[in-house]
Amino acid sequence: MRSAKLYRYALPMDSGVILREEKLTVREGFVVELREDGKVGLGEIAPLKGFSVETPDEAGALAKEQLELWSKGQALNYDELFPSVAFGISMAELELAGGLPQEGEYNAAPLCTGDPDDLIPTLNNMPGRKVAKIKVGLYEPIRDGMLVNLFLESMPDLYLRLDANRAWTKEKAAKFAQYVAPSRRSRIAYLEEPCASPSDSLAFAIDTGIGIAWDETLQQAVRSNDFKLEQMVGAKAIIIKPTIVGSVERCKMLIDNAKALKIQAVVSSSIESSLALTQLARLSKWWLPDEIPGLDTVGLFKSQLVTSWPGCDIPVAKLEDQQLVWSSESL
Ligand code: OSB
Ligand code: MG
Repeated sequence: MRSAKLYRYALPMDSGVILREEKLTVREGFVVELREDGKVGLGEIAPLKGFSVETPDEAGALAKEQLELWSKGQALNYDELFPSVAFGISMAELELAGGLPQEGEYNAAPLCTGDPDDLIPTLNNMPGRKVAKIKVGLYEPIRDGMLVNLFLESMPDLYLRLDANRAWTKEKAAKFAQYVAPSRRSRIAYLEEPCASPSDSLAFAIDTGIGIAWDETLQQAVRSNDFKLEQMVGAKAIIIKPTIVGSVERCKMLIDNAKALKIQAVVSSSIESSLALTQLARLSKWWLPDEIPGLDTVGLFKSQLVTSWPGCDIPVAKLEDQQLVWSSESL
């Protein structure tokens, strides 16, 4: 016998979380609970405004419909669903089947959105390879370039992931690079989406020797039915945001594809709650055991959900305290 439930959550965010120029004060989403033969699997459906095409209401409505089919024993066709719904339900199915290994990679690259000096103690305490992520493109490119150069100069074992979120013109990107000494550029592990246009980003990589990564460009491309990773060469890395990409199987195919093309793949957060975030840490450890995922976003929340991120002392909300919006028992 199968049974399923859908809960809706709304978690308060830390003040000052800004996403695409909008303040994110509450993160909304759904938790899927699947049960069969005394076992349980959870998944999270949390479309992200400005990144996902579907709204939470649309995702919730589709989830109810699909969970009804699942409860009746049907197999779901994930390729036809909104990515966030496909990710959440497929993850719950994977957990239910005992297919997701327990061990996770919780050494996420620390994310610096504010004062870069705050990074220093975290980096000094980091075991193994020091990798941090800095958002650039928010201020003057010259300032960003000088800052990155200074970080690399003062910590010779530091590698940086940078993310410009398409903020720069060709000229601004060149200004940035001008202030980073050529001998230090190889310790920029990659720079995500330097320019507004992908072709400018590719030219930037060739001109400066700074490797780039596709994030927005990849999330956009995977929406098309004839998507082929082969057409996106020229980048050193791809950033995989499962909530935007889709089912667990789809993410796995993308990673296998990247491996075959010798492109670095990095599992990354779409600001899911600690429930999905810890599952992403487990997926990353399982599929990409040598890679540090981009999952340092639990600190943006005032509350965790169901599962605590290891070492995080933010309070954890219980599943029972969330709003039950659908249950197969009421069918
Ligand atoms: O710009 O990569 C982004 C999170 C939500 C939406 C967009 C982005 C992010 C992150 C996640 O930066 C953290 C990471 O990738 O390390
Ligand atoms: Mg990015």
